[in-house]
Amino acid sequence: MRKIQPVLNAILIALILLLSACNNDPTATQATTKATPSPTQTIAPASTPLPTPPPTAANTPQPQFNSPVSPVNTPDAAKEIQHYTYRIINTYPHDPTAFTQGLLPLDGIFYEGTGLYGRSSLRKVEPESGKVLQQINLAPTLFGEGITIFGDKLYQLTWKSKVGFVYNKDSFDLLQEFYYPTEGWGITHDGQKLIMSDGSDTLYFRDPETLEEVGRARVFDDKGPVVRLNELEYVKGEIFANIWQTNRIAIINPKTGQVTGWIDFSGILSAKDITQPVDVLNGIAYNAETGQLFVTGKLWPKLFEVELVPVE
Ligand SMILES: [Ca+2]
Repeated sequence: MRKIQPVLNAILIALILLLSACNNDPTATQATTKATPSPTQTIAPASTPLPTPPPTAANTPQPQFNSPVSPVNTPDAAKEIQHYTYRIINTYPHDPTAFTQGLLPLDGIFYEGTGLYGRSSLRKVEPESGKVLQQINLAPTLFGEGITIFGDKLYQLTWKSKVGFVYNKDSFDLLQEFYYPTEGWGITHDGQKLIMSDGSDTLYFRDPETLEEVGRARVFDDKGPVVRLNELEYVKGEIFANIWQTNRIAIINPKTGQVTGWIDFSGILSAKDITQPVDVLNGIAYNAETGQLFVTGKLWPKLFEVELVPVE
């Protein structure tokens, strides 16, 4: 099976390219509808706090891999994708001037990276008040992107400058710069490797010490490649990826790149909360110790603790 994997991958990519021509995902163009309350929000039953993908999603060999001439895999793949809506557990204030690009909880606070030229920063934020406890600003020529903390080091990407920064997570002292050939969008880690996105359908794995690339995964669902992967968060063995300019988060199997679930956060920021221009959903934070999941958005006045609710 291993020896024929490259051939099968090539076939799979060809199939994906073919299928992508038919991708008319309507939600991709509905970023402006986020102020509309989700009709499913109020009727969603309380449920388990985090997704449990079907146990067969990652382990069952895909039929198309063994049958390269038959593109009949779509219905099977669709069956394996679990859809979720959400329930709000808690609401916290969020700095409405923070163009959120990276968010993570650690030791009772949020670390947040923000973007925009001249306004990019790295912060520690008190969750209950939204108060900024510590902040450094990036040079005005840099557009800050995702952040992650691995050990005592905090990594921050920039959008188009192809440079990232490594800081001491406590002091924010700059330890080193590193360089990558793509744009920088989101970053997280799986406990061993850094995982980066660049706005395409590719996730890049990097060694946290050498920062060398050590692998890639192409992300796809039943409709084809899933592009515009933005903010990332590693959650219980899977990668959550915010899809830029949508209210959707993909749940991705890191080994295969296959999307095993979709979460729709439409309506989470209600119309009455939008008292100034806001941008899109962005910022996913998961506390592995408590199991809490948080989301916010760029320039959003609120940050939400949420629970995922499976859609039947
Ligand atoms: Ca994050």
